[in-house]
Amino acid sequence: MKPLNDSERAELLRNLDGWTMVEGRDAIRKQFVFDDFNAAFGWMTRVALAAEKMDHHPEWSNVYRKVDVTLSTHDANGLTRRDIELAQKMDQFAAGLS
Ligand code: HBI
Repeated sequence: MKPLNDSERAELLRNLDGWTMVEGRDAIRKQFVFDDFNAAFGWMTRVALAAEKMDHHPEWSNVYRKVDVTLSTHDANGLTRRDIELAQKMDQFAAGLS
């Protein structure tokens, strides 16, 4: 998998809501905030199953109702389409929940 070029990443980032570039690293991040821990962990469970199917795994941490997510493709040493696809899934699953 090849890292995204500049125009690809500009275009794809424009289609993502609330994701930003990580300083000093070719990765994107977003903080998701849910109603409570149950909603946060339920969302994480859905994402975990989807991520496992894609063989593409998030770096994330959870405190109560917040989940901090960083996505990057380690194999490619940077951002790829897979990160964008997983980011979109996360947004879809969170829609209506957060
Ligand atoms: N998840 N986000 C992410 N990036 C990877 O490069 C990656 C992964 N999950 C599994 C995976 N790579 C495997 O292909 C190997 O690294 C084992």
